[in-house]
Amino acid sequence: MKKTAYGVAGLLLFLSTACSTQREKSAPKTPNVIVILADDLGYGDISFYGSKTIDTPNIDSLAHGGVAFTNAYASSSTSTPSRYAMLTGMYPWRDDIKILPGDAPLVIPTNIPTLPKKMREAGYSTGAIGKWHLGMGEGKVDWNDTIRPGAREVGFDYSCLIAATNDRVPTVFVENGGVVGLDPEDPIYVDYEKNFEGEPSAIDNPEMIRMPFAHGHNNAIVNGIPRIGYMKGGHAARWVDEDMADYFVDCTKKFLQENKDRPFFLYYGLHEPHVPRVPNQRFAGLSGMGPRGDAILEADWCVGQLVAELKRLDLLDNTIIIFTSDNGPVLNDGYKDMAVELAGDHQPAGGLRGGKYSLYDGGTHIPMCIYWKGHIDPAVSDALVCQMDLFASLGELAGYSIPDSLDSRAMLPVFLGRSDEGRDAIVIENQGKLGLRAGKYAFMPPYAGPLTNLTGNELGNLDDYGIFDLEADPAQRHNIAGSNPQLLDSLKTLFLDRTMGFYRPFVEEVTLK
Ligand code: NG6
Ligand code: CA
Repeated sequence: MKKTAYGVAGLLLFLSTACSTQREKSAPKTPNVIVILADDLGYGDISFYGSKTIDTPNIDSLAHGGVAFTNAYASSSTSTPSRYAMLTGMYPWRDDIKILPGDAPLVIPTNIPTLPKKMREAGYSTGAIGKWHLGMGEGKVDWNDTIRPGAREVGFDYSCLIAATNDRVPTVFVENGGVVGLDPEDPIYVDYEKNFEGEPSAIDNPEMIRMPFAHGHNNAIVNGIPRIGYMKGGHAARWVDEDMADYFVDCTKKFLQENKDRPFFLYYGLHEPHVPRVPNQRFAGLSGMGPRGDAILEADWCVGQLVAELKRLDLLDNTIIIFTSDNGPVLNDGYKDMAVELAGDHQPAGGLRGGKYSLYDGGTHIPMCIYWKGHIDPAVSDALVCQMDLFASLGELAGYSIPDSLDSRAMLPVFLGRSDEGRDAIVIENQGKLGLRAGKYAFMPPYAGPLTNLTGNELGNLDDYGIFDLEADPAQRHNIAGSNPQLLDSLKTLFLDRTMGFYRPFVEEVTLK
């Protein structure tokens, strides 16, 4: 890996000296930080990582111009726990964090340190735009009132969000705790148990659906698309899926414009390519892979728009852009949208085994690159890193203190491509089931449960211990546990040490809404 002439300490010294003597002049300032978090985008879903079947030039140019990680991990193979880990710097399984329904209360306690709170303390203006999926409110949410606690209470000055996922009700945008465009004469009601009288549902009114469901997703119909959960009212506020990307791009541009004169931290949760995949008409048919491929092109376009706006505002040199994904890929996640049929040679997980919902590597091994124009020498890094480590690492940049209790590890030089000394190991998780990545090895303890779920993705429930050498065997075809008893012993010990009594061998499968 290439290295720059000055270390981080030098950089900070340089920044602080520069800040005190040149405060009146324009630069250099504490860099802005943007985290772009795609939803269910796999390691093989962007062309930078070798996909010849899809073209993602905007994401690729961040990867080419920055540090691109080949061993980056989300903590979890689903969204809520993965986002929780990134924002709290804590392993999500400590607090039993799993996929949330669309009307769940906020899962991040408001009295704990979070990445955005720390950035705010360090003088950053903080914003969260796009997918949230960390809950809102305290219990039964009244969507017609101000919804508290939420993003603000965990550290974001500004927020414009979808409460959960794009397949869950309520299908509305929530800006700073209030539903956008809500007509008080047409209040919103949400129920995850039963439908409202007189409201159609996908299961009873299939003739009203334009994208059929494959499993689940048979409750409310909004914009011709079946969803999880029931909803009534709020018609003027309902989103149009085709316009969601444009809406959030506009929000991010506005946020950048409003904060261009002070340091800012922006969390931008892309909704692509999570189901339902309904990209704008501009992208329809462009990928040749149906809506999933088109949605990835749309996500790439969003990244391009953000970078162009940073350029226009003359902020690009002073902004660190982190691009990554919350968990691995899935083709059939409950809608018949031809993702499986049209995938052709495309390998969403880039040849890794499993995907979303999996303890196999494809569940959590995700694309990640960090771009900082003029400050990072382009490099490919094979250091083992986790999104959870951004919390502690950005502290080294922004100058905030890091509580000892965090699972997050400070490794700014690694994230900036100036060191290869990543983690020795990381505990990964799928819905409460734990595994370990240590060095080049994937370690998977035995678990009860089916081999796949309805998506067809392999879950990684092994009936005995699994060890895979990811360097020699990235597709995890050869379990070497049986032939390496000493290695098995040492990885078992490390796993039990790092999971601190949280390993429960036979976790029941749960059905989630
Ligand atoms: C599952 C949904 C799936 C998706 C997932 C959450 C069904 C049958 N499946 O329960 O479609 O919404 O939850 O995805 O309802 S995530 O990326 O936000 O974790
Ligand atoms: Ca996801």
